[in-house]
Amino acid sequence: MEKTYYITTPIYYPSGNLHIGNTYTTVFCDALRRYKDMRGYDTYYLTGMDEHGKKIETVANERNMHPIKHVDEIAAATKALWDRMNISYDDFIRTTEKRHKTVVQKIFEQLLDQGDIYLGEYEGYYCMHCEAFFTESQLGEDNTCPDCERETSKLQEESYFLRLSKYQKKLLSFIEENPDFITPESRRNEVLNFIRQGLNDLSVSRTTFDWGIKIVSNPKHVVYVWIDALSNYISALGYGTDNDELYQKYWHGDEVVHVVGKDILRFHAIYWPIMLMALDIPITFKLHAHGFYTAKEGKMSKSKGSVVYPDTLIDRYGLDELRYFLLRELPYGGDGIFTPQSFVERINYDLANDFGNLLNRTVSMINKYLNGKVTSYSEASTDYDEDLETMCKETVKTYSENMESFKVSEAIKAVWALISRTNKYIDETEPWILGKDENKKDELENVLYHLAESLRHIGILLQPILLDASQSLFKQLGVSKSLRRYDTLSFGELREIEVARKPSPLFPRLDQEEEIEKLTKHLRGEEETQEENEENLATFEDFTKLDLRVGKITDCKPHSNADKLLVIQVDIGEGKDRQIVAGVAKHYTPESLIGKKVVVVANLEPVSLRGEKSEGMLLAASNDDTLEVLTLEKANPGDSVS
Ligand code: ME8
Repeated sequence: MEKTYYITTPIYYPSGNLHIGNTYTTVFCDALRRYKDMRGYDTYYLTGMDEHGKKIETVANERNMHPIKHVDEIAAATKALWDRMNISYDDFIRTTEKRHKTVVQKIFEQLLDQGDIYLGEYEGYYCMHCEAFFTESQLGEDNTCPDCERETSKLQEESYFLRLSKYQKKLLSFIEENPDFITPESRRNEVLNFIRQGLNDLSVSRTTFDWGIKIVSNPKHVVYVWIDALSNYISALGYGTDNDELYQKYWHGDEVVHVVGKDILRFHAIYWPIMLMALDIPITFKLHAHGFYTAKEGKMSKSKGSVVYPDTLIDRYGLDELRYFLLRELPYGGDGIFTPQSFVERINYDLANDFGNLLNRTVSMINKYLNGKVTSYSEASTDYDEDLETMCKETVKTYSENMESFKVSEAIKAVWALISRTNKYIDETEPWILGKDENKKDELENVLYHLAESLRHIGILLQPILLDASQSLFKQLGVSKSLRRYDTLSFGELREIEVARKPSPLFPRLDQEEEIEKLTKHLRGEEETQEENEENLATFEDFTKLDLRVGKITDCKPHSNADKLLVIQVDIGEGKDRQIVAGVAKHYTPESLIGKKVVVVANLEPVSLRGEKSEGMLLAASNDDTLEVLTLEKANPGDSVS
């Protein structure tokens, strides 16, 4: 039987649009999930929204909306964002859903009946932003929140309390006995220190606002958000209901992982395990708390124009580029900095130069010297070969160990070390010199085989990270589906490949200075206008660079991996149809396009869109609501348009 793997993100507050910070956690979990899939696990990925609490109520009031309308809107936008980012989640739990509420109510009543929750009087300071309560001694200067330094307000009210003190010793021994329960170690030490100082019982209900789950036995109270929120990890699996198959399978399965940011470590490392102990549920999870993305000058701030939203980056640079940056740039145990410069440099240096060029050179040389075909592996014949083979083997090991221990950035670094080694192998073996000598044909074949096989390793390991680029690599190299699997990672497995006739660049190189400037301005909200930017004017020469042609659509199918895209075959008079991937699925059914004569930009650089090659573009007119593909009546396929 397959081993199970259950991974969760925090459930995010719907207080505004998600920025690259929340995106980071979600992409991080997505990468780990895909990695575990590749290792043959039966995986389950949960994410969702934490929709109750005073903060949400206030935001909705400010918008003159009922809170449910507000949260519905943000939940829909969040799901759309995750779809756009190809996040492979299985369930999206919302705490306003009935399936969640009934479980929380049940948990609360059970803890109350057992005496683990009791009614008392709460006096303290509340930070609305963090949804956290503090005692006077915990506050910062001028009674500010010790975490976010915002103002707090003093509260005195009847409240239920969870007896943390009762479980303090048990929790301490649990953490001491399970050294890898909390990672990184620095976070684990933080938690241990906190517990050793003594735990105060936790206030777990409120009477001063309504937007929450009502306590059944005393409906004047609503459950305070953390008991509500943390329960999502089991309510989503059907815990406490008749339909608890997922709970039995995954919570009681082989591996359970909660990934959170360092800001909510304490809630997950202390309150959640104590809740589970009180409910007599085994603590099966491991907790990983990562650092934060910040701007150069510190915390991301809207007023300084340093809050970065993922849409902006995907629109302009692409999803793989964003995933790569996020996963590579945040070090294990530390914080990461997003700057336009570091972002653009990572794309140019790591993706376009090191990785993209390696594939490009390899495919070109296999075409040039071997007529596109590489046959089979003989065995290492030079020290360079041996060195490269050893490096491939070691990289698989280092990469996998790092992925297993949440060191995704380190895992990526290991793959890039192999990319560099493979680039160096080209310099060492000089295939262009071997190519001049007929007697060196075998040697040349061996060199090109080594390059292709090393790239296959790289492609397999990058599958959880770079979704499109890894698939494009396999297609360009002609690696069959069965050889894209992790369990085929052994040097020499690759046989009889036929590479693409022409390589297509995996990552276009950016004009560094120009992009950094543009991105900086964009983040500050200072878009260039047409008048300000003379360079925006196209010369007649620019226009003539475009090869616009009439094409007739001969076939059209939905994209297997993207709802918005259609994969279209067009006859543009070349004797062979071209494939074009177009984002028109919302406006046209595939059948309705077949037979239409359209205008095609025929000399665009080919790209891969979600794994499908696109060699051109259709012209269309659009506004916010409609989109219409330009069509012609009389013209013939191949006619030029000017
Ligand atoms: O805390 N860098 O929700 P939240 C990296 N609802 N990660 C960041 C980040 C940054 N700059 N900013 C936020 C909540 N995050 C609760 C959770 S769970 C039972 C309830 C990520 O919307 C990080 O994972 O404030 C952090 O823990 C989470 O977003 C906080 O999201």
